[in-house]
Order: sequence, then C-alpha cells, then structure tokens
Amino acid sequence: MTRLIFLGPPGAGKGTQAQILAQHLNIPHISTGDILRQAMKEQTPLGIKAQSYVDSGELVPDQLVQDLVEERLGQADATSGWILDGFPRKVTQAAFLEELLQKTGQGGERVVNLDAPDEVVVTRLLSRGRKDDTEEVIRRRLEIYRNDTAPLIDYYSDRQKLVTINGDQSQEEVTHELKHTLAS
Ligand code: B4P
Repeated sequence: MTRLIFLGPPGAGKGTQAQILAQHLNIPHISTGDILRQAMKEQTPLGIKAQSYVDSGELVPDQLVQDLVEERLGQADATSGWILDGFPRKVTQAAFLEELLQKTGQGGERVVNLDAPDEVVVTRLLSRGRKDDTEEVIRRRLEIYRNDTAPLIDYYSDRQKLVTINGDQSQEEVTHELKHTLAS
C-alpha cells in the first residue's frame, strides 16, 4: 500500500512527478491545487471562495482545503493508496492530516521533499505561464513556501517519514531517482 505526500517549493515538479508515479502505481493523484482550479473554473462555492487567494499566491484558508482533502481521502479509490500533492502546506494542515489518518486507519505515509533552487523554479513557472505564474505572484508563493511550508521538512524528518529528492534534474532523472529511492 503506497501513501505518499509530495512537498517542495512551487515549480519543483511535485505535480509532474506525482502524476507519473500515480499512473505507474495505479493509485489516485490528489492535487489540492488542481481541485481548487477545477472548482474555480466551475465557479462552485469552494471555487468562488478560493479564487482571490490562488490568484494572488496566498494559501487558501485551512478549513477549505482540509474539508476537501477529508472528503477526497474518504472516496472508494483512496482505499488502495494515494499521492497527496500540495497538501499539507502548513504545520496546522499536517497536524490535521495526522489526526485524520489515525482516525481512518490510513497510516504508513512517506513524504517526498522535492527540492529545487529559486532561480530554477522561477524560470520554469514563468515559462509555464499559468494565471498565477507571474513573477510577482511566484515570488510571493516562494516567500509563503519558506515561511509556512518549509518547516514541514523538519516536522516529517523528526517523524522519520522524509526522503529528499533533487528536483533540479530532467523529469526522467527525477522519476528515476524517485522510483529508486521509494523502492529501497
Ligand atoms: P499548486 O497547484 O500546488 O502549484 P505549485 O506549487 O505551483 O506546483 P505545481 O505542482 O503546479 O508545479 P510543478 O512543480 O509540478 O498550488 C497552487 C495554489 O493553490 C497555491 O498557491 C495556493 O493558493 C493553493 N493551494 C494548493 N494547495 C493548498 C493548500 N494545501 N493550502 C492552501 N492553499 C493551497 O511544475 C511546474 C512547472 O515545471 C511545470 O511547467 C512543469 O512542466 C515544469 N517541470 C516539472 N519538473 C521539471 C523538470 N524536472 N525539469 C524542467 N521542468 C520541469
């Protein structure tokens, strides 16, 4: 049973690698960013609430993402394992997840810290050009990553759940390193 969490700065390749690995392992790829963008596109109540946060690079309020993660992990396909991409992004979200997994008997998760330097991720995101990929918004997302998300590296390292992968390689090389590391 594989349960994986992808951590890393915006643009490190979390979404890219999570999708490849989920297909390879035949388990769901659960990206909070993708779910929020879909909700925004459909203008659901969640999407309307999340829009201004996502557009400006801020984190959406914990309660909104926590509710959507709880709902998604409760679906039938998640019983065979999952990859969580973009959640948790704060220690408060990690504590919530820990409690949820305990409550639902879904422990044993491993955490992949996909790392890449700021200059690399800024260049990648600018060339992707999503609506929240302007230089100003990317800088803000990096700042939030450093303040709110990076502390999760210690959080999961202390719990012996963390592996770190160098995201500053070609997509194929990152996939190769990931598969190799997770198999050991
Ligand atoms: P996300 O959708 O999670 O966006 P992201 O951090 O930018 O990473 P993403 O997965 O898209 O990029 P990737 O590195 O794969 O979040 C967006 C927003 O949603 C947040 O700012 C926030 O507002 C909100 N949100 C989401 N989760 C939340 C939570 N838990 N709490 C609160 N708010 C939340 O790829 C980037 C680019 O690099 C791609 O173009 C890709 O092709 C390229 N790339 C990938 N790997 C590469 C490689 N090895 N070499 C070259 N290019 C590569």
